[in-house]
Amino acid sequence: MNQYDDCWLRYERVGSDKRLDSYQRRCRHAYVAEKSPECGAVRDELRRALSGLLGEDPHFWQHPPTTVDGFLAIGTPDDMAMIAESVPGDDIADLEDGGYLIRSVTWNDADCLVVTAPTDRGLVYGTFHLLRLLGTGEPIDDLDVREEPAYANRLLNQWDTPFHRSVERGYAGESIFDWERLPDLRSRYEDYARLLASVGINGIVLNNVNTTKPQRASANAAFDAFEGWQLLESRRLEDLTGLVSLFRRYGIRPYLSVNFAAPMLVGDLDTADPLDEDVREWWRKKADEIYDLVPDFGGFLVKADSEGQAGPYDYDRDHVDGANAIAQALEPHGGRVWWRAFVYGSHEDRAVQAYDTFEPLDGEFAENVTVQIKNGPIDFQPREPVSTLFGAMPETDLGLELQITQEYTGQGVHATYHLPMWKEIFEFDTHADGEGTPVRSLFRGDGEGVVGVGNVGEDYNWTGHYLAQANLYAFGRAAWDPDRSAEAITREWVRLTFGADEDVVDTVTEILRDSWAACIDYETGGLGLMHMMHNGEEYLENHYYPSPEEWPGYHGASEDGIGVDRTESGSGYVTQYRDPVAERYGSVETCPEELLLFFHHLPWDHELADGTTVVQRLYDNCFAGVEEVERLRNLWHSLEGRVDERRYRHVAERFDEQVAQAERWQDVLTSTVREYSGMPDERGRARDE
Ligand code: GCV
Repeated sequence: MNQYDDCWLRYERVGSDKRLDSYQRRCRHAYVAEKSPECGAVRDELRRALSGLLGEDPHFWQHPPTTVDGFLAIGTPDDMAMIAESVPGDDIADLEDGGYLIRSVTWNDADCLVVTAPTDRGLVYGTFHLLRLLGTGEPIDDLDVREEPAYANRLLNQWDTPFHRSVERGYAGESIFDWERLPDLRSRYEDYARLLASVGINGIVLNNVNTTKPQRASANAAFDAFEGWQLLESRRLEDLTGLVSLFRRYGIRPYLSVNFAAPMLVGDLDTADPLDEDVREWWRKKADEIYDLVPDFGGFLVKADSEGQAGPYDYDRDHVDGANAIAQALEPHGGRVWWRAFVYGSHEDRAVQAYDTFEPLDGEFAENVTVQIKNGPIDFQPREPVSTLFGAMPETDLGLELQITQEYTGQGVHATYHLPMWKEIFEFDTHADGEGTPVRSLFRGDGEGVVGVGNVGEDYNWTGHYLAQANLYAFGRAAWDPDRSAEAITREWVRLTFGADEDVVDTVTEILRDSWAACIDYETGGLGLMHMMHNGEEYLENHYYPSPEEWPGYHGASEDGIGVDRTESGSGYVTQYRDPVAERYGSVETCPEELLLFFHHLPWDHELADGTTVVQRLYDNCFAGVEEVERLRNLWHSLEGRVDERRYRHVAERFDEQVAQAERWQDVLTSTVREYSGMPDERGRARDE
């Protein structure tokens, strides 16, 4: 048995004889370029994959074989005359970095497949694409695939706390990075790189954006260990070189989260003032040192002036001063600063903060700075409106930050699939450039992209919950191609992960598709309320159990009604959107029901479009959420005997826990509603009825 799950890289033997024949004919013999680390990774992957899929080891050739019926050729046209002869150079010349072609061709009377690209990284992606086709049983005799990524940067943010061996919001066990043992490498690192590259991720920020020990953890002795900022120390940087060269084989560039006060913490300066020449010089020297060791280093991610992390405000400077001071050091090396917009300030309504802070700075950031913005104005809630910053900073490179890990959506316990949420975000029309400027059309510059906060850990199944693997898969696939339908991405994952049984594919796809809506209903009541989770003092504050009483400012419940007034006469958040979005959200009549209470404080008996009152809809949705999870659990139960016992049992147990927790949420929320409104559920279901 493997030490850990293969996720979607299972490579089980092809079931259909017809397909097997055709796959064997074209793929049993392989002719693969040998020049680069990426080509080495391609060969290794083919060895693993084809022996599983075809039931026999592929035969690698050093020259195009002339005595076989068919073969697979992988390389750039410069690598191989056979490829240059089979695919006209113009066909790939204008592909973006990472793009590739896969073609079925006849060469010397042999039935061949060609995977080619202008870059070696493209060969890695092309190979995984081909293996995906084989893994899902697609025909390959008439292939003409041309693919390139929508966004230049598709980054994974690993919130890994070095030497503490944990991932903030990871929920899948300890960190897979054994920092203390570096430069020793574990086989799991390579498998992680394979998983990421197979879905097109091309950069990883190795450590947590929180680079100093959280205040709240000070009482815990375990926190006396190594802190994230120390990764910039020379000896630690040297230890990283093996790990990053492993990611390099898969086209993945490494990045580090750094502490803004590093010149004082790592260096011995007595200030980190971004306008101080010694500070700027310190960053330059540190960047030179890093690029000496890691020439393809991607850059730094910075969380500044947020949740206890140092920042430019400590020196009465602004975010432009802060980001540009670090960027100037990376610039000669082609490195980039990803500067997070997740900041707090003095506003009573936190939603207004990011826009208020960053929009006025548009156009002032250096060319190698990207402002990285969470999808919504609060903090990865089950559903939020899209951040007002998207489309509001046309002169600045922007990144969209999504959360793959399920911090507020049931963590490693609930089956909550985030792709439908991400699709909603991608499709949201910002009207930034007139009608038809959806979020997905942004981030197209070379310094822009999409970022996912990762969800893997040391657990056997990598992600805590087997079905949460789908979130990692879907993130990569959507960041590669945001136009691909959720249904297509989901079915692809299910097929690769659970095999070809169509009932299993339909059922798991349905569970995933409907899971997010269920979570919204039982955790929020479905009208735009949010942030009602318990926030403990303990490290890794809970964010799991219901606790609306801790957050009156977020739900705004009072005797007279519920919701938060974010209209012009309230906190004014809605005015940060462009019209007609601002108008739509700003009016109770046109605001979509699912966000109504985010933007408006309404009387309990306010009538919704279908005549139901707000209070009754909250009751109905909370109960519907639980019923829906029960339905999803039953769907899973219908797969008993059709999914292997290990995965079946694991997911079934998690569903039992999820149903129990959903009932708890429903109970707490409906009691809160009842208590404030004094109005009973007209269907008599709430506690104390
Ligand atoms: C990494 C929220 C989370 C924190 C996280 C922070 C952030 O507050 O609860 O765990 O810290 O967001 O995104 O920086």
